[in-house]
Amino acid sequence: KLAAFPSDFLWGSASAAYQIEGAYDEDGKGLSVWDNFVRIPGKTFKGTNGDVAVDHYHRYQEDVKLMAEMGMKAYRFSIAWTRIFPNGTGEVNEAGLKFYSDLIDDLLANGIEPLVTIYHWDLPQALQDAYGGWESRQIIPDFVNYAETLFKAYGDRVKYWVSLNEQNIFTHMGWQIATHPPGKKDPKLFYQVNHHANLANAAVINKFHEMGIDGKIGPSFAYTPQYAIDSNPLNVLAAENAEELGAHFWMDVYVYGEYPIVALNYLKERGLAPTFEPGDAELLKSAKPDFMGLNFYQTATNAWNPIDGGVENKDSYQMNTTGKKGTSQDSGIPGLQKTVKNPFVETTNWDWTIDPVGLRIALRRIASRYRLPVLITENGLGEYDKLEDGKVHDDYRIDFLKKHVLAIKEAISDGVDVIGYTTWSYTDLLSWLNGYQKRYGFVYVDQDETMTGSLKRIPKDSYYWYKDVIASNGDD
Ligand code: BGP
Repeated sequence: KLAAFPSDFLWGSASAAYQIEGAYDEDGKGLSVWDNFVRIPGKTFKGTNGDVAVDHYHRYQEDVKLMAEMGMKAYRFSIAWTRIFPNGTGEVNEAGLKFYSDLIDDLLANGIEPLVTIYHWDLPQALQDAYGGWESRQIIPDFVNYAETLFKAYGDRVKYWVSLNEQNIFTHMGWQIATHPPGKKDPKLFYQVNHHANLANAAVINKFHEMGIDGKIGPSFAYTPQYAIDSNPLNVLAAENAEELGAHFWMDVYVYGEYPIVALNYLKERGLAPTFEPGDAELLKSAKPDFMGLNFYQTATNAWNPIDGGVENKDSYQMNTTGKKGTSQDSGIPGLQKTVKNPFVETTNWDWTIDPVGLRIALRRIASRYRLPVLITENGLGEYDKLEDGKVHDDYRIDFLKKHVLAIKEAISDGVDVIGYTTWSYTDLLSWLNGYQKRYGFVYVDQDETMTGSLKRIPKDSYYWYKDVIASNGDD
């Protein structure tokens, strides 16, 4: 018999400021690197941007009301740094502080626990211009200053904080494959930027703990568990390489304050290892997250990739941002691994594997290696949805989520301490590189690539399904 979900399990859903808010230049908000990046032709799907997004900034009360009607227990959202500090540092913008304060109060009044992400990729453009943003160590005190402002303003009401969202993704896309701002391909700089992000993350976690705030803080990591295609020892080694460089390389630093041995050795041999300054090692070691935030979407499968003549396209592989099945390209690093198709799992129209067992594996691996509670901060299905007679019959999403909820229950039965599940996403929203056609929400929003939709909110079938899941505490 499977264990029950804890009675205080945080059933919820998630979003991020740039993807929902709109109002990109209102009430004193400064511009972020994303406000800038989306204006470069060819960078986003059909030129879509978040200028209006789904207008949550003006409609947050309506959105919270629908959450309350659903019985939602927790809502994860991010704060736009540029609403609080339009230039990244300096004077606080009171209107920005007030917006999130009102949102938090509204959530609490409706019995919904606010989960706040401090950084979900929308760096102030002013900091990018001033010193290259994450490329400079100056980002560390500036990020701490911003976070401290939030802790002071909301620390009495917000109990769960996510420091950085998917550091592995924003650094990879920003400095390795150039699909996110600042759009660079510079392997050495990538590892240095990532090192600065590690330091900033550690410093913010320490600040939070020093301030004695009654709450918990941790990073959200995009963890893609790695499999081997079969038991050929070389393929198993390839999977271990992928796990070391794609997962331990981040999570070990968060928890143990040290880069893992094999990965660091690999970087040193290639002259790619980050430069440590005095105090870095101590800072990394001194901070420990209270939970691991897990963003789980899919798993990946690996095969050996020979040094000579192997697949090599780690910095420029084709991602599927069209929604046409089979248009993504496998990637690899000669001498380490290459990704291959897994014949045992289905994929979405965006070529993401659908693998609920992978979620159970992810939870167990994190619990075993890091001994931390896990908060699942993202998981969901991006698909085309069709509005028919005022309804959206997204049975495929219900099926996807149902299997993932069961996987969580199994992981809890295995002994993993899972404290919550905030699906991606609550309403439909802007997908960074896929526009408005790739939908994740429980609530349909009338918006598309013309960005002229009515923005009307319509609960999908999955909304009512999740309502029952919450009401029965996952026993449905
Ligand atoms: C994660 C991000 C989210 C969200 C999600 C879905 O990486 O944290 O912000 O976008 O992925 O991804 P996509 O929009 O590419 O389908």
